[in-house]
Amino acid sequence: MGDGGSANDPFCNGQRDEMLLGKILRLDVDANATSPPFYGIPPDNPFASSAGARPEIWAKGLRNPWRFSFDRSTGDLFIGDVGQDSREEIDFQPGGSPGGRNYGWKVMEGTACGAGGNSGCPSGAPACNAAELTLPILEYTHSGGDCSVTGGFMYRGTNNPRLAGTYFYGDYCSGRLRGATRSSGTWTSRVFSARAAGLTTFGEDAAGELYLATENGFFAKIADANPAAPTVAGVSPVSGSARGGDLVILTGTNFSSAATVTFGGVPATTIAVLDPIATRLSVVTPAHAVGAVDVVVTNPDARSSTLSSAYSFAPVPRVTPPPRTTRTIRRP
Ligand SMILES: [Ca+2]
Repeated sequence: MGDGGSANDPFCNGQRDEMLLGKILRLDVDANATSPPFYGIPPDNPFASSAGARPEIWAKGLRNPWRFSFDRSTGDLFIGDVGQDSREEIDFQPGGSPGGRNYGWKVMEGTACGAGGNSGCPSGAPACNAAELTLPILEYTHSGGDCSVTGGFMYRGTNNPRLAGTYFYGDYCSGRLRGATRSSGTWTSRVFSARAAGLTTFGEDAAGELYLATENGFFAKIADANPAAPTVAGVSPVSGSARGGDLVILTGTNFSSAATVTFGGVPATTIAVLDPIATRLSVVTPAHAVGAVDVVVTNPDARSSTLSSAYSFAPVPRVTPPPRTTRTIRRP
């Protein structure tokens, strides 16, 4: 929920545990489904049993959270929090960690001290840069037309291997799209060339592919405009039955679950990327004549990679029949 408005959160709602404003709430929507308040309080909510605090609160110190999402792989929580006059930010909570984080507003706007200081705040509210505040993982200033962040999603789809592990977000005012990746705990963000003016939301489908939409009704699916070609470096195991049906793991780069994989020109089945960085692909071999064959991976954009004579189809073992026994029948 937003902080209730007016500049610099004059009542310091974001830091008041007795207020729902300026918070993210966590509700059990299956409880009290037919009677007020039409939700329940999860018992492990951080303020579930704190006197003078609203038990619905999960996180505090937010100004105007505009879209939050969970990383479908890790459970990490990403929150786009719209700033006031200077900073737009993405806040973060690692999957599995307890709630109760204080993301700083209004004593801080991003990593800067808030223009309103602590005026109106309850006694005990943290000061700027207090250790108990959780600073954003990403922020940007109001330059070049940026003015209001739109939180998005971590990309966990398989159609765009180069985008694996990229958190997509953007700006409503400029239409800029940004993508952030984490390396050794440090987040780095880049600006994509495509823009979507009036960007209001992102979406994720069942396969983890991402979409965006604008207030003008523009709707688009996010895809890599110049995807990298796959490379196949290894196949394991390197042989199997000519009857097919064997599970084989390909190692390499830039794999896609939408790829076509052939063994000696015959398509394999049950193709799946096994890791977030798209370096392992599992397939089930087709039936094929005995012999060594090339393994070819072709991504949806038609770029391909061939590993020559990488796999051998072995004869189907014959079951040896038991030896005949001779019976002699004697007439009496
Ligand atoms: Ca903040």
